[in-house]
Amino acid sequence: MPAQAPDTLSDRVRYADFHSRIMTAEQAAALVPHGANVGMSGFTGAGYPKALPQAIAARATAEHAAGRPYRINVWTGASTAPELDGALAEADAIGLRLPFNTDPRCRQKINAGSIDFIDMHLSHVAQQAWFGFLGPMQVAVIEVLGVTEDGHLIPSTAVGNNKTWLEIADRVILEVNTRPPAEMAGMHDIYYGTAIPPRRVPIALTHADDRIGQPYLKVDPAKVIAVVPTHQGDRDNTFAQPDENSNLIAAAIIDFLAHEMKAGRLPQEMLPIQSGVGNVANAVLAGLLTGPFENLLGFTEVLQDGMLDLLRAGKMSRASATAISLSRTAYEDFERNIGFYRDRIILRPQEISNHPELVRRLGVIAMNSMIEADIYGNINSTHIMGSAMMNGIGGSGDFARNGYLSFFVTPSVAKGGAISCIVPMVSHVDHTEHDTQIIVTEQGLADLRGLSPRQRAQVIIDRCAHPDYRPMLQDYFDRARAGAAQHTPHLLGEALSWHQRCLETGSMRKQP
Ligand code: 0RQ
Repeated sequence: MPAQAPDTLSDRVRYADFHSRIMTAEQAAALVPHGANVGMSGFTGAGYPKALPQAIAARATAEHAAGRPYRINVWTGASTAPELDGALAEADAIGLRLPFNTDPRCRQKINAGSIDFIDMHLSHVAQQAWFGFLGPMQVAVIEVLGVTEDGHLIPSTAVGNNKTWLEIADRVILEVNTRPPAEMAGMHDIYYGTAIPPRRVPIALTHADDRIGQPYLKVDPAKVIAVVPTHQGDRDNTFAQPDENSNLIAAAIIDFLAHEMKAGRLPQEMLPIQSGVGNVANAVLAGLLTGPFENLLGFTEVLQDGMLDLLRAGKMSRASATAISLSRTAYEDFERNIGFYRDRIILRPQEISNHPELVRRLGVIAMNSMIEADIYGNINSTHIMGSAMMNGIGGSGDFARNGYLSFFVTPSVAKGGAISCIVPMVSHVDHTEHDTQIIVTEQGLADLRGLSPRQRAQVIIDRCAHPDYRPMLQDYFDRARAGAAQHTPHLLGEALSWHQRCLETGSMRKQP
């Protein structure tokens, strides 16, 4: 913790005109009308508004008790926290949600059909809002760390879509959070060069750590209708320690990268790394701590504990992301050493952190988790048994399709072995066989580059399937190969029978 006293609101809101607009969250919630499209800050449990959503939820509950309708449509950067998605879902205050959610209460209502959910590539959200495809935005609710003398906004622990929400919203409510350190000012790089086709120009970012924008967000002061003070940290983004499977997957990836370096297909400092969120991602990053790589660069969307460790150890020189999503312990280290990290972390809008043009140009190494893969390499990242939404595609597609190397990882089985994560045909497709290069499970690594569909199937069955399911997959593939069309052999009447069996019996295993 910093030794000095925490900043007061007047230290943080230095733009005098805003002082008369300071109010409570309850007063500000009264300014958000029923039916509004509301853009909120927040990305992977970081930088989300802490007070307004709960006040809006309380208002919704009161309106419903009085027999009046009250629902808003919530657009964010990515996932938020119980104080936002959880509180609003609980109060039946969400009509439509986009583009990503991890909150269990919100997920339950999405799958029950009472919340409409639009699952989008995270890099697409800002541009689709600009194009007008999503409709108008009545209100933006944005967490910031402060307001400068000239009315610029100091961004918080996530940038996400905040630049776009501030630009397109009719009205803006600011939550000024005095909890994160003011010394974060300067970490952010807000690019104001995006435009709608045909006026688009190339984005002049050629290294992962280039700065191409300005450290502050702009807002038209006339649009700001409320300034709400808060003093609260982000949710604790602690993951369990990597288990044996995660360590095996991580070891296979590190081995593969070292092999690619020896083969001359990767430089010593590698190429910029994107890693998804979770145990496997943290285990891979931990593996890089002791691996033969130096001067690594991160070009990712979420900076989690593993990347902070690499920065601290000097293995990674800089990291670019759109959000900092840390465990309590890592966050305390971040706060204590803010000067060190401010020079090494760049936070950008998500349409830049995840931009396909930049991911392709930089040659990013993409590593993402999945729910299931099929024998030809199609990937399902989002749906359980074809119909139930888990979280969303997030940024995985932005990186997977455009990366220099693209890994998809999963344990080979789920639910204690009742489900095989390698199946004849995926029950939902997020990433096609054309986007998948390398699949890794704790059983092994399948390098699919340069292979035809039939070659891919054999490698995936041999290297990635769990031994309990390998003979069943081989049997399916062999029988499919006896059919007429041989490019991507399938038995269509059987292709999804494993999922059907699981729905009926609770297991993909054949019943005796
Ligand atoms: O269920 O929680 O009930 O036990 O799915 O699975 O193995 O804990 O893996 O937490 O890494 O999540 C793809 C969902 C993986 C995630 C996904 C069940 C399993 C468990 C979670 P329980 P694990 P993870 C960067 C990139 C899309 C977004 C993305 C994700 C639960 O990584 O949302 O990549 N990815 N973003 O038991 C049925 C299967 C299953 C299964 C696992 N085949 N069938 N259930 N489970 N496999 C981040 C952002 O974009 C912000």
